[in-house]
Amino acid sequence: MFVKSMFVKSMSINMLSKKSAMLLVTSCIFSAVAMADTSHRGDSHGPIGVMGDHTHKAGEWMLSYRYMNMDMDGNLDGTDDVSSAEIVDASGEYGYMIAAEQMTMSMHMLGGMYAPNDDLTLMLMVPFIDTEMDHVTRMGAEFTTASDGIGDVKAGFLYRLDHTEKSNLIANFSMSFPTGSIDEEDVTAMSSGEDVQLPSPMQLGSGTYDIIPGITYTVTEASYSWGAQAKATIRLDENDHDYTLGNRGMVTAWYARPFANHLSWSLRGAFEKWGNIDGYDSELGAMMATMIATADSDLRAGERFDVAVGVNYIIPGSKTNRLAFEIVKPVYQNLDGPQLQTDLAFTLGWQMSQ
Ligand SMILES: [Cu+2]
Repeated sequence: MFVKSMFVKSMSINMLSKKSAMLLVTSCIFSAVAMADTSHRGDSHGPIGVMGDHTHKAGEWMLSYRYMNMDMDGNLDGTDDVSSAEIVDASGEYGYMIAAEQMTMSMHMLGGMYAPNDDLTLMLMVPFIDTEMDHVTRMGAEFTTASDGIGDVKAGFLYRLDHTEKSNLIANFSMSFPTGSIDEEDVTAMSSGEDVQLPSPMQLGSGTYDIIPGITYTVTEASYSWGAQAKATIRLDENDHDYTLGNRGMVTAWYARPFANHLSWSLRGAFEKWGNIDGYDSELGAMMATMIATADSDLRAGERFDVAVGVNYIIPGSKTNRLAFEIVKPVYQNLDGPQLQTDLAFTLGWQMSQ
């Protein structure tokens, strides 16, 4: 009796483990298939706010469109909030005539990628920028300046330095061309109805040739993916207004996970640091820097840590169309100020590849 029950028990354990072994084998086959072709996964590309996270296969091309929006609201000096009243207070610490209060920058960005071979992907980015800045004067008058037009066109390449089944190590390099205007003018409360040169935050380009080197590492696992990227923007010369924008450095890392068919979410952190302006815009009145902080070359530097949440979606029925959205919220900012702080940014994008 005892022996029989032992026998039955071991039989059932045996059958159970056979079943689970089969399940294991099946799931291994499925995950191997998933590993071989992850292009159906939303997270087969990085979050839409990251540029140059992936290379393409030989002969493949991709067209993309991004709408990016950034809202700035209120000023910081270091990490401390500074009110407009403090900025324009004649007997206060700053004593400016004008305070910048809000700024919105939106951008339409067209992108193209083409891979002549599996290791090299060429890329081109053409931005169209729209900016608006609200100000208040010491007398309490409010006015808005605006500028719009093409920004600095970037062309470059991604080169795959190393790769495994699951990972890619990519060298990024692009060049930024001074196609964006640095001659944007508008009427201000102090210009007696005349168009005058606007400070650099309202200009559409750097006016200089800049190089943007970087390095990107991505890993795709069966149920998630992650990546990291470091990039710098280095200005090579001085523009024809006798100034050079500060260099920039950025590091970002993300984690992404498919959560339904064709969908993935992502969580990303990004740290960015940028320098002051070298020189002073020769077209900007010499007095401007004493009237408004945005014109002061030494009040442009800063650093910021952002947290971003995103969603990627592959349009069903096609493996080549992707919609993506990412919202970015700064959690730490330290600015040479008074300088406008970033409140919220988002990117909405569409990518089509063939
Ligand atoms: Cu691409």
